[in-house]
Amino acid sequence: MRPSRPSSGRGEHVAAYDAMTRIRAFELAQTDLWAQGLVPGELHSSIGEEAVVVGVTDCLGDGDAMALDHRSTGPLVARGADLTSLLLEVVGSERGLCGGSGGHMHLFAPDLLAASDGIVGSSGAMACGFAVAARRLRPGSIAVAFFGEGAVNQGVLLEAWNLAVAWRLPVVFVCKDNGWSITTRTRDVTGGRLVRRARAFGLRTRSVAGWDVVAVRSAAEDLVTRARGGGGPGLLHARVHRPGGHFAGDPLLRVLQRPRSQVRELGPGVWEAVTAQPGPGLLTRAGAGAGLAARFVCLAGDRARGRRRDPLAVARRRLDRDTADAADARAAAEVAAVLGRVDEDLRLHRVVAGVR
Ligand SMILES: Cc1ncc(C[n+]2csc(CCOP(=O)(O)OP(=O)(O)O)c2C)c(N)n1
Ligand SMILES: [Mg+2]
Repeated sequence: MRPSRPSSGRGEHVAAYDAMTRIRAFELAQTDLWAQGLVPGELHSSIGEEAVVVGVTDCLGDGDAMALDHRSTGPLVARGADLTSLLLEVVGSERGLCGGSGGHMHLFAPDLLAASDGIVGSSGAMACGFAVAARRLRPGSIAVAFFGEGAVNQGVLLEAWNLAVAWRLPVVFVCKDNGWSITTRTRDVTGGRLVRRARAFGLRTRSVAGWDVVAVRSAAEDLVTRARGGGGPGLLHARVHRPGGHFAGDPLLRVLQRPRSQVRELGPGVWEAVTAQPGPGLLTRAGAGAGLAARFVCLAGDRARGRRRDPLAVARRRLDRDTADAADARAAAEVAAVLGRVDEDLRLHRVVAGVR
C-alpha cells in the first residue's frame, strides 16, 4: 500500500513520525512490563492505531476534549501527558496519573480534558457531554470520541450519534475499525454497513486507510473544522490493523503463532467439550468446529494483509532513513528514561511477580 500523496510539507511528516514513534515506544514498553507480570490485569495496546491517533490529535488545540476507550494511552501520549505519571498509573502506582486507581483503561487527565472508559461505546456519550460543556464554556472548542467498530452495536453509542446530530454538537466520532471485537468477527454480528448507519443518523462521514497519517489528518481536519464552525458532528471511519490482537497475550494469536504448544495445552479441554454428553448433536458440534477453523483462516489473512498496514512503516517512506532512525532513537531514549524513573515503584511488583 503506497501512502497517499503528501498534503503537507516535510517538517510535518517528520513531526507526525516523531509523534507516532513516541507512542509506539511507550506502548512497547508497557507491553514488555505486562509480559514480565508487572502490569495488573489486561493490557490493550494501541500499536497499529498510531496514524489515527496522531492524524486526529494533530487537529486538536487547547480547549478541545478527548473521550477515550480501552486503548487510551496512545492519545494521551500524543496530547502531551507526562509519560512517567502515565506509566506509573499503568503499573498501579500511587504516584500514577490517577493515584493508581484507574490502571490503563480508566485514565483521567483533567488538564488535557481527557477521560477514558473501558465500557465499550461509552466514549460517544462522554464526548457529547464534553461537547455540551464546550458550547457553554469554551465556544469554538470540540470533542472527539475514539472507539472500536464493535462499539457501533452498543445502544449508548447510537444514542450519542442521535443526540449529537439533534443538538448539532461539536463532536467528531473516530471509529478505529480492525474488524474484530475480541475473538468475534465484527461483521458476523453487525447488520448493514457501519458508515451508512452513521449517515442515516445525519452524521457527515469520511473513510480512510487508518495506517496513513496524511490521509487520516486530511479527513480529520475536514470533520474537525466543520464541527468547530458549528456545522455539526461527523464520523471518521479508519481501517486499522493491530498486530498484537485484542490484548497482550491474545489467545487467538497465541494459537496461530505457536500452534503445537497451544494444541497440547488447549487440545484436551476442547476434546472434552466436543465429546461431552449430554449436549448438542453431532452436526451442531461439527458446525461450531468449522466456525472456529474459519475464524483462524480469517485471522491469518488479516495478518498477511496487515504487514503492509503498519503506520510507522508507511510514514517512513516519506522520510529519509537517517531522519526516521534519529526519531526512533529519541523516542527510545525518552521511554528508557521514563522506565528508569518508574523502576523504584516496580520493586514491589517484581517481588510479587517473582521476577528480578
Ligand atoms: C458494554 C461492554 N460490553 C462488553 C465489554 C467487553 N469488551 C471489552 S473490549 C470488547 C471488544 C471491543 O471491540 P471493538 O469495539 O471493536 O474495539 P477493539 O478492542 O477492537 O479496539 C468487549 C466486547 C465491555 N468492556 N463493555
Ligand atoms: Mg475492533
